[in-house]
Order: sequence, then C-alpha cells, then structure tokens
Amino acid sequence: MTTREFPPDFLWGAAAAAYQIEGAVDADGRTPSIWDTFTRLPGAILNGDDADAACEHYDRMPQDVALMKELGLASYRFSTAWPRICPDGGPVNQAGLDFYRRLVDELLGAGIVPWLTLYHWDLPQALEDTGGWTRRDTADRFLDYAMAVYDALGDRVDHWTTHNEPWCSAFMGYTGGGHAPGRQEGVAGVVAAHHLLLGHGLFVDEFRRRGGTPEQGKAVGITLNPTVADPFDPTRAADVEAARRLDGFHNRVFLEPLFRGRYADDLAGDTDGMLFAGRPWQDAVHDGDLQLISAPLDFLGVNFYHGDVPAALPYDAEPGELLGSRIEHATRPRQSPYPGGGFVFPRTGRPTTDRDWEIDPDAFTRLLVRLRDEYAVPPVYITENGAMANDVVEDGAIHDAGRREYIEQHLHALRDAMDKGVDVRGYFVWSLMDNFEWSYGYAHRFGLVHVDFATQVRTLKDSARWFAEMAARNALCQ
Ligand code: IFM
Repeated sequence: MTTREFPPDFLWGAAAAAYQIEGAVDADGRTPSIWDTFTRLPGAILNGDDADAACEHYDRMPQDVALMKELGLASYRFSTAWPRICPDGGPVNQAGLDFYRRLVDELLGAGIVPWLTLYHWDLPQALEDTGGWTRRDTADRFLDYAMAVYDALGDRVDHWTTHNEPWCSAFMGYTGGGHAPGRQEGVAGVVAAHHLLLGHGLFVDEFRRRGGTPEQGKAVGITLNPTVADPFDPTRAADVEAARRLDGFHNRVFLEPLFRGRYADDLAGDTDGMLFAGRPWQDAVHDGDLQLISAPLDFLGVNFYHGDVPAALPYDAEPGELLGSRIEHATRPRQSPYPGGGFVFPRTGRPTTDRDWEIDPDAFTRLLVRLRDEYAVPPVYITENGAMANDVVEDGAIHDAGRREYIEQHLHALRDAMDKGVDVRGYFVWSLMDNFEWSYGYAHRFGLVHVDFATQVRTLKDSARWFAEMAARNALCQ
C-alpha cells in the first residue's frame, strides 16, 4: 500500500457551531437569536424540530472535549454565541463569556488548538428587530461583541474567524428566506452581505490595532462557502449566463470586495433596478468601507460540500430531475436566494449524498486552484467538508462507509490542489457530532460521532475511527 502524505504541520480537526450543539437557550442570561424565532415559524424546520436542547453541549462540554481528545484531534473549530455574550445585542454578560473561557481552558488542557468563529448565524433577535444585517449599525454592534470576546480570550486563542458562510446569512436569510430571519426581500441580500463584510473589516482593523499579527502568533480570517458554477449545457448561451450570475451572487460578491477591494461591475448590472427600502444597494457602501473590508488576511477558511450546475429557465425537465430538495425540504414558502432567481439545478447524473448534494471532488480541486489563481488568497484552511448520511445504528455500531468515502475522496482532491501549488494548511470535518442541521432539524446527520437525541448518548461512527487513524498517520492510503 502506498501513502499520500500531508505536510508535517498540517492541522487536522473537526468543526461545530454554537446554536447547532449547545442547547441551554435560556441559561445564564442568554436571550433569543434569530434562529430561536425562526424555528418557531410553522413549516420552517423539518419535523418541527427546535434547538432548545440540541446536543446539550453547554452542559456536557467537558465530556465532548474528552471525545475530541480520544479522536486525537489537533484542533476544534467552534463558534461563540452572540446572544449569550451580549444578550439582546447589548452589554457583556459575564456568565455567557465564562462558558467559552471554560471551553478554551478545557481544549488547551487537552492539547487541542481552539479555532474560534465569531458569527455562525445566531444574531440576537433584538438586533434583527431593528433591521438586522440590512442595518449598518449591526456591523458596529458586531464589533462591540467581537471585541468583548477578544478581550476575554485573546490571550489564549490564536486563530480568529469573523464570519462563517456570510452567503447563507445574507442571501438565505434576507433574499431566499430559507434561513433565519426568513426575509424574502430581493436585493436586501446584497445590503446584508455588505454589512456582514463591514463587520468583518471593522474587527480585522481593531484586531491589528491591538497587536493581532502573525508575528505575535495571532491570525485572523473569514470562512466562505464558495461554489463552482458549471453551466449545465456549456453550449447553451442561457446556461452559461446562468452560471455567470450564480458565480456573481455566490462567489464574487464576497471575493471581489475581500481580495480586490471592489464590487464587480456585473453585480451592478444584475441588480439594476432592484431596490431595498427604496434605494439601490450601492447606497449602503460608504467611503472607506472597501478599504476596511479588503485589509490583508492571514488565512481564508473554505467550506465545500458540492459544486453547482445551473441551467437557465425555462428548462424542460421533469420535476424529479431537479435538485428540488435543496429548497423544498420544509413547507414554509421560500424564494430563490439569488436576487432575480431565474435558474435551476438539474441533475447531472453524478452520485449524491443522502442529502441529494451531488458528489464532485474534482470541483473542489478546481475551486481551490481558482481561488489561488484569480484572487491570490492567503493560506487556506478547509474549515468544513463532510457528508450527510442516513446513519443506522446496528448493534451499537454505525458503519457509515459512504461518509468515509466522501471525506477520503475530498481529501484526495484537496491533496491534488496542493500538488498544484495551492497553500492549504488544515482540514476540519463537518461535523464533530450530529447536531441541529438548521432547517433540516435533527434528521440530517453529518457527525463523526453519532448522537442519540433522546438519551444524548454519543457513539463513535466508523468514519470517526478512520479519520482519527488517517490524521495520526498524516497520510491517505491509496
Ligand atoms: O451545518 C452546516 C453548517 O452550519 C454550515 N455549513 C454547512 C453545514 C451543513 O449544511
């Protein structure tokens, strides 16, 4: 058997997010986030699930860190909950901060590098009530919250991520309505995207002012979920145009301001005539914003699950041929998360995970090469990658061969990108354990660790044992 090695200091980890695992939504002064509100909207969440208990991680944290240690994880990616630390978006709540102090201490005690994300979608509801991410002031409130976390943990946490997948926060939250806060307001998604980026830029600026530099052992970045937009029929001009628009609203709306300090011209064209609160989205962009947003970063986090193959409407297909499950899994009506809509995702015939996401590791390689070639991105960490599977417990074991195969294929694809010279420094599986999978509730399992949500018993899946061995070996077998 031959092996395919990773560099000696490659960082292996697993990821999770506050709202998806913590539960304890009323504990120690926490107030509701937009997700607490959204989960209560009829038809918003599959099976009517809510995250009030989730994995009870808030109360079981030491045991969960012990599991990470058992798996030999070098790093754990987690997020801090804004509504715990600044309830209602207001002053700091010491009890909320203390949970993360305990978590970081537990991780460091176990020899695990804490990888902290400040915003993984749980905006305090009180801030949404005043406009949420469509309001500029929310970026300032984000800075207040983020600096409270930095003041408390900056001495012990070295890796800081501002946002997780701002595309979801902006476009699923304010254009499509499939995610909290469930607003369906067209070009509001672009306004929200700009304010999310502004919050990011404000934090990076303050982080640097306070000496947060690689020389001091500190790093700051952002995690995006860029996609690969391949036209379904490359010979059909309308599909090529659909792919350009998808690339614009999914990728370049973030990549251009972050790495080129501008918004792309075609974004203006694609949103021509669309107004939010009676004004074009460009009015949200003030002098100096793009300079803040494009300040150099120490790393880029990339989350990747699948590529996208759009076809323009009208598209002549049977409903079963469309990847409809992406937007029809719950019953609450929702719109396309791309302002103006106008395209669909027909099946290409590729295999899928149990979530119906097409498996395309080659797209992962192409994406990483593109990010390097077109945007000269800083060193990359894969901050999420993994597979949803309908796991079955058999005699206390979970033989999730499909998940293992998915991860292995994507690690080969990642290694291919590294062979092409892309600077990738780490990989986090999504997810450490099964959790509250947003609008899919508990039915969609992504964990290396199985969670029985009735008893909260954790069981290592086969994929967890395989991942632990592979990471310890620091090499893939082929
Ligand atoms: O569970 C989510 C995570 O919170 C963000 N990225 C995608 C995952 C799987 O859908």
